[in-house]
Amino acid sequence: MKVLPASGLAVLLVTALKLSTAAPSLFAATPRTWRNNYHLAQAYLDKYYTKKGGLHVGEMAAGRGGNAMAKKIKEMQAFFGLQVTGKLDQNTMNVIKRPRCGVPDVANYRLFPGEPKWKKNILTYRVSKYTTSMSPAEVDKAVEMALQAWSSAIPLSFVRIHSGEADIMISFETGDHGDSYPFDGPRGTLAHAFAPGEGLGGDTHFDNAEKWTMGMNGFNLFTVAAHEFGHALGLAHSTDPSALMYPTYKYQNPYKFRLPQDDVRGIQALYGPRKPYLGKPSIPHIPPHKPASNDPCDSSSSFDAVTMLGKELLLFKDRIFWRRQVHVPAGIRPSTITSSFPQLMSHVDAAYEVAERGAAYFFKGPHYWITRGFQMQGPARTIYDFGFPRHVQRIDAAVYLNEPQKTLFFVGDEYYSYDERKRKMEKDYPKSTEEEFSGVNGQIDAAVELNGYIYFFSGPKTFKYDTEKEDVVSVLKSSSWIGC
Ligand code: 01S
Ligand code: CA
Ligand code: ZN
Ligand code: ZN
Repeated sequence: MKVLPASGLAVLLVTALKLSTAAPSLFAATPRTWRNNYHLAQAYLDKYYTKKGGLHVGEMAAGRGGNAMAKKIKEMQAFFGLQVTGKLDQNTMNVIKRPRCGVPDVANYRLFPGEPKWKKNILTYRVSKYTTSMSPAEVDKAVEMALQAWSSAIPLSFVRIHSGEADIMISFETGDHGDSYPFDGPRGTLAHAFAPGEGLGGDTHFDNAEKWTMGMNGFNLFTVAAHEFGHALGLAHSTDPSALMYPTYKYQNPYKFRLPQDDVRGIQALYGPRKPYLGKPSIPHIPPHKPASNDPCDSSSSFDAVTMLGKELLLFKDRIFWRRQVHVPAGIRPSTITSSFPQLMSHVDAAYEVAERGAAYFFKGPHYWITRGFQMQGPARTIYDFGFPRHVQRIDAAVYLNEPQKTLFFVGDEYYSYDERKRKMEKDYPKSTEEEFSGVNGQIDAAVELNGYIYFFSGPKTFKYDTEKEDVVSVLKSSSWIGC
């Protein structure tokens, strides 16, 4: 396994600190110890820092063996987070003498010792302190893009919050900032991040003394943030020079960036790959119902409400909703309900849109709200406006059918039909859902109409119902809608 002791910030800095507390004078550089150290170091560096082929013959012939040694020392120092001097100083010798894993450091990605990783699929993040060298909007953008670089490879989602404690707290800090890893002013350490875990775990700090930019001057925030988030997700430094997790800064164009192979392999070793969207109608095996969990990729999980809103499909679950372009599964973005619909507070029960009217309706308990896009129109209203009997106190699902211009409201195992033209509840309802929609069974959690099909979300299953054939034509896994 590619695990080394003392790699990556969390552990690595502790080591560096411990080492630096040793008095420098203890290193008595008598010619003899120097020679011993040199041979020890040479053997060590040859073993762990020789790329295939070793030294180039030309280098040897030109008598540049010493330079090659210095280069390896530098590589090794960078790898262990030591001061990069190219010399066999005491801190460097201490590391060389320490017992270590036999895998060379020139291979590829590394995990932290113990392989810490997040045990949930939705992580929150928050920028709590901004820098003066960029606008907050630019910082937000760089952070979002840097997180996206990782979430596109693995089944994790990042949700931004604006207050309270997030899993990944992001801040710009100057000098000593209370975590015992003080920053060092311009250059040197640019940033650091803590491996996954409680408290400081996942937190990411940027040295506010640097000139942070969106472009190629100063230090590009996207580049460094993407590297730091690799640590925050559980990757230590890689020794593949083309890896994002290589310890040294190298500008990356945020708009053309693709996560290098080594980093993809590393992060997928921890979290597995992000599953491609199951777009084609297929009948996957349906797993038995498991107890509720808050992992949206849990195969048993469903949605509270699903609706189109303009060009986007919105899928609600608890405090979160996902936005996706119906035909573009790539850009699925989670968001919190409170950030977009503060009036709705937490979850919603049901939602539908009447596109021709440019209005959407959100239901929660005996109340509903109207929006135009994301713009809330007025205060909460009562669902009895629709003509529901008083014993109906909440709605499970709602779907607007474009063709008859009717909205179906699902409550328990029955449904009501509301005529949107006459704005009146139809007579002879409620009817039995199972009897009217053959093939659809179980409690309806959410429903939406897309291209002439009604998708009924029921726990882990989504029934694709053909309104012309009046039958279910396929069953999908509910979580596949959000890319699980
Ligand atoms: N942070 O993740 C780092 O790797 C630190 C050094 C640690 C010992 C804290 C750092 O600031 N490294 C510089 C850097 O540019 C060289 N890191 C970000 C990057 O993009 N490689
Ligand atoms: Ca610095
Ligand atoms: Zn810090
Ligand atoms: Zn790093």
